[in-house]
Amino acid sequence: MNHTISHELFQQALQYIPGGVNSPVRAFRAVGGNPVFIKSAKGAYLFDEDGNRYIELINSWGPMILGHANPMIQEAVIKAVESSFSFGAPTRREVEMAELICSMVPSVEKVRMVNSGTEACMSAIRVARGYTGRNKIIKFEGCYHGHGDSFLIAAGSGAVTMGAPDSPGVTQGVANDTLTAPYNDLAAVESLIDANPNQIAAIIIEPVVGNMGCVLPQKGFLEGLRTLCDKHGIVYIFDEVMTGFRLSKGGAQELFGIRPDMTTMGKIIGGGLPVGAYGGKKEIMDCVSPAGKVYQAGTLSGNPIAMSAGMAMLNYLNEHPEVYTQVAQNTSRITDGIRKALAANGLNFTINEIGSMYSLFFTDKPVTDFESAKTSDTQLFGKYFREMLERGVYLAPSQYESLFVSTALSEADLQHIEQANAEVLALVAKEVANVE
Ligand code: KE4
Repeated sequence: MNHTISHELFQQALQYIPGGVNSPVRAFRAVGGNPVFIKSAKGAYLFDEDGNRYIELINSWGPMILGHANPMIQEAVIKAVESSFSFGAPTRREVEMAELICSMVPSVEKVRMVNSGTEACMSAIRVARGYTGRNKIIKFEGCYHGHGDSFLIAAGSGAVTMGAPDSPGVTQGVANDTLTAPYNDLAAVESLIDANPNQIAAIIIEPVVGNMGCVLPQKGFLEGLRTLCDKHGIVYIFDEVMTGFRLSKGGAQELFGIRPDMTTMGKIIGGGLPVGAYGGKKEIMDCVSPAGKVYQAGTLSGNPIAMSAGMAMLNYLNEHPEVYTQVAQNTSRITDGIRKALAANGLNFTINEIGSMYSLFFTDKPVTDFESAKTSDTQLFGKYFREMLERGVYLAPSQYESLFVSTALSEADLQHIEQANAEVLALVAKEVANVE
């Protein structure tokens, strides 16, 4: 494939934008090579500046579950634009959106709109702290809740640790209030709670992890956290920015039948426009200003254009549950093809999959937490990514990211993906054999 224009644009971007991108993972640093610059997208396809077409399996990191440029969402946005762009005042659409979210997400009784998943997660823990009067939070190694200071805390070694800042600029003071435990390790969470009696405001978790690659909760783990939160008066927060409206119309909490106290949302909720939200029990959400004392605000929160796109998306998903069967079937077709290619080449890599989320880990270990995810061969993953890109399949440019499948894939697209995986995993097998 020719990437001349993308390379030129990247050199230009590097002069004006840190790392040439507006979000780090887009820079392809984890997989080598330079990013391709996307000019347009339609349905299952991205088109780059050099005219190359890619079949999409990341879908803007989740939002485009119906594929790109969905006509129904486009129409809603075009219609909304006729009434101008932003008022900074209450609108009918925000009420309709809030009512729709509360009707779709089982545990959400009240909801506040923000502009990103990061804002949603930052706000949710502030509210949990304000509601409980406690300072500390528990997060899990490998889970990502946006770039808020409290979340950029690397897990120290061992199961129970006081966090250390993961990024310059995050103070030790902030890190001291973030405790971390391995995913799927209920005992480690109990130890943290016992070591910090009456100090933990919230446990925040990705109910299915996308940010260390796709990792599923083991039987009883999420339920065990619910019990611990009830016992110790801790706010249980499901970060459903990825899983919300993706694993079912009510997200992971509907799929698993678990009720968190608060939920954070993003991605699909905006239909591709910048929208985040956090919500939960009335008694907790009524702590939020101006109803309560916990301050949170935003100039463009509830923006009418974004609300129109989000409403079109959520209404469609609410009225077409068959979407979830379709994306799960598309996902199984892809992973079945990968399993066939792995077997044909004597590779026993690990696939984690649920609904329309999946990851191929370049390790022969089961992947149930961040430590096991990190046994993956990221160099080999980089080769796989680049070879798939050259064959017109656009994957997440990192081993530690889930893929997100849309309804837009055709039979021909699924066959193309299967063929590309067959060819590339054969190349990977040769590389593995050469090393051995
Ligand atoms: P945003 O601020 O990026 O809208 O959302 C933050 C966030 C919160 N919670 C979860 C579970 C998330 O996955 C995210 C964002 N996901 C990343 C992908 N791993 C967005 C892609 C990026 O950072 O460019």
